[in-house]
Amino acid sequence: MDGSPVRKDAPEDLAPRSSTRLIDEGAALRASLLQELPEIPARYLYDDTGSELFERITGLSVYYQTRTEISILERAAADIVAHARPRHLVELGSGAGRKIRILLDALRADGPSVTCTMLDINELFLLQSIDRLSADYPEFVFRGVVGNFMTDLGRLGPAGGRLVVFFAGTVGNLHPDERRSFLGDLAQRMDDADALLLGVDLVKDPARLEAAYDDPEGVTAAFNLNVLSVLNRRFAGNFDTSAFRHRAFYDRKNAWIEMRLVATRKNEVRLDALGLRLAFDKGAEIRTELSCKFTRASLEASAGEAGLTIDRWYTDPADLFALALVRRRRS
Ligand code: AVJ
Repeated sequence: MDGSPVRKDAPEDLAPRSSTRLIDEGAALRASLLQELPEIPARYLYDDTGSELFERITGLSVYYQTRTEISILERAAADIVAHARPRHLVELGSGAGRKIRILLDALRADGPSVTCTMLDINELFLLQSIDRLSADYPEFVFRGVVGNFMTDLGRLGPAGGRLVVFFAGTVGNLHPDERRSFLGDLAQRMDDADALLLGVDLVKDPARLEAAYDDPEGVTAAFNLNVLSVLNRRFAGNFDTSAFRHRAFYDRKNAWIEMRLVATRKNEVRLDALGLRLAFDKGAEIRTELSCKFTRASLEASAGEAGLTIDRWYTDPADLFALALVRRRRS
């Protein structure tokens, strides 16, 4: 790796999370677990096991999103690079870093040398993907940030000539109010020369959507149940995963998929680090993820609330998924 800056610039924020931040996090989790419909924020799904399971989900036949987004990106990459002309690439929730390669190949073919900042909540995945990318693209400079795209946008470097990419439909995992503040925060940090590339899953036949979140192989069920083990480990809990089952359904009114865990028998849970005791009757539910689905109009409306607008729209022939190149609305 000599010459590549990566090893010298280990991902920032390796410093342990401040105690205040841990207390706030604990308090936020406590509050969401005490809601009428108890909820576990989706970011807890992505520990090492969860990130591995998600990688497996992306290869499932029912989970069309990943391969469809890749096929759109392969066809649109040159046009995106020509339109955005980025000097800095910033990827939010970079995961295994597969898709960014398609943009890097297009930039390698026709673009200026760029810096590439990868942000992910999972440090191990981040380090691994940066190592691989630096080896395969030595002409580009890579930087890693361990963080959360809801709270760490301020650490993504200066505005001007940035293409911020948010793939996989992950923007859909935000509650509409969270999405509003996220897009608003991002828009504040963008200038007219910046662009945002958003991958969004499109509204479609509910049966197809529900199948994508409840695969017969049981990988999504394992991905969902794993969050209980994450809470046990992080917050000294005693969730018994065998007392819960996976459920996924499409809410037409809100145009989102919900993942939930359903208690299969009456059970009690302690989370000692939160000073919490929870009692679940048989059939009681915990919400673990939302996955909002969009149309071009609903995304334009959401972007518009943040002073953004869709500049380019790329879909697959079956309109399963889309990539939207979004910019600040000219005043
Ligand atoms: C890629 C994170 C957006 O919501 O489709 C996959 C996560 N959850 N199966 C999605 C997920 C269940 C996925 N995201």
